Amino acid sequence: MSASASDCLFCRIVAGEIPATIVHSDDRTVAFRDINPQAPTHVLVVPREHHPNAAALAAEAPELLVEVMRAGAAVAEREGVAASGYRLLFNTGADAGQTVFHAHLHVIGGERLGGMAQ
Ligand code: DGP
Repeated sequence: MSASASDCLFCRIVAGEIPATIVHSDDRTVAFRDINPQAPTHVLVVPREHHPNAAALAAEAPELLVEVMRAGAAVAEREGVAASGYRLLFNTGADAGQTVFHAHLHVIGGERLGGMAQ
């Protein structure tokens, strides 16, 4: 774990160096709209600290993983999808389709979701 990685896309979004549509921000997490939404609501929640994936985050800072999940639930409430249901998803590793190696929670909802994939 490190506080940030200069070559990490999501560290750069957290630092404000790359623009994103921020929907939630607190002292430990930031949430912003996915650039390629898969549903009407598709938000990514990231810890401000750099951890490469959810498994590393769980091992290195479990309390921060809880904060990420809590922020995801708050985003779902604010987006109006909490009552109808939504998906919280961590792609972990290349075979799962992880493309950005800074832990991020997908919050997906706003329509009937099919399958298990993102
Ligand atoms: P994953 O496949 O789980 O690693 O998800 C990475 C997500 O990040 C993918 O759904 C697209 C999104 N994404 C990639 N680049 C950017 C970006 O520059 N800005 C935003 N807002 N989202 C991005």
